[in-house]
Amino acid sequence: MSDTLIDIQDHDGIVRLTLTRPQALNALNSDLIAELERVLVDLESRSHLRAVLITGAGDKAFVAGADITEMRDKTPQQARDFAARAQATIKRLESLPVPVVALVNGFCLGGGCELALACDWAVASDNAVFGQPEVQLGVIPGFGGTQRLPRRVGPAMAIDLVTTGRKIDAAEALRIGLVNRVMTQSELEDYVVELTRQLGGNGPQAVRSAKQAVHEGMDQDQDTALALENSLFALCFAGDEQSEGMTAFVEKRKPSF
Ligand code: CO8
Repeated sequence: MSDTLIDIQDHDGIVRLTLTRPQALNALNSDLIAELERVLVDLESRSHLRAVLITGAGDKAFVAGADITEMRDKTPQQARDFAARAQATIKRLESLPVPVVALVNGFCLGGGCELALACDWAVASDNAVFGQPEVQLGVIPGFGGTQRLPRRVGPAMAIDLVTTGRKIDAAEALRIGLVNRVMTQSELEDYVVELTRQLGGNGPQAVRSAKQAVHEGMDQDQDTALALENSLFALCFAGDEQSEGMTAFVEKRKPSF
């Protein structure tokens, strides 16, 4: 299997993944999904992982969707298997115990939008274009979009986007809460690098627990979710981070996690 579809850079545990199929606007084919899965398995085993930044090669697209050319001739069983593998891989990305930031530098459509939805943060260039255009191809989102989109932007807007397939610009994506920030292309890179550095500097166990509380809690009733939060909050006091964080505050210095 080729290992050139994803460029990986690691600076002190801040890992940047660049999906690199610019000739197809970084469309997700089975080789790219398989490679992403392999990369994520490797990241899961890294003890010094602090944050992940994911982006697409070039200045035209983050990811323009699943690869339509490859999908076109699939049987129902092949489509099910492909989408299941992509769903599992994207779930793996979402479940990383560190903040994951999508740097959305252009088209973010279909499976690309679904990939961005699995990230904790999405920061977009002001020329980015978002959408779930699958119905225009005779299919529905298959990489988790029907589930993560309503959780991110609410059911009414999710129904709007998945039934019309319309594309929205970065300003609308920001307004509906699909992305966290919009920047000019010249500002984007520096902003995201600084953001991942800041996120990576927070207490790793606290960040892991914060993600777990939000993700697991969203799928539970409120009383169960509050009990989960309470358990995870208590757990913070069992490690070194809480003591260091609070002692640093009292001593008027930066904590060292
Ligand atoms: N798949 C394969 N190739 C693509 C894709 C894609 N999703 N998007 C772009 N490309 C290719 C083009 O075919 C073109 O290749 P070539 O130069 O060989 O002709 C190259 O990238 C550049 O694209 P364009 O020339 O089209 O560039 P434009 O600037 O004119 O247009 C667009 C850019 C608007 C992004 C346009 O390329 C487009 O509409 N792309 C498709 C967007 C789309 O519909 N995405 C959703 C795909 S479906 C999906 O993601 C479903 C997920 C669930 C799947 C379940 C699996 C079974």
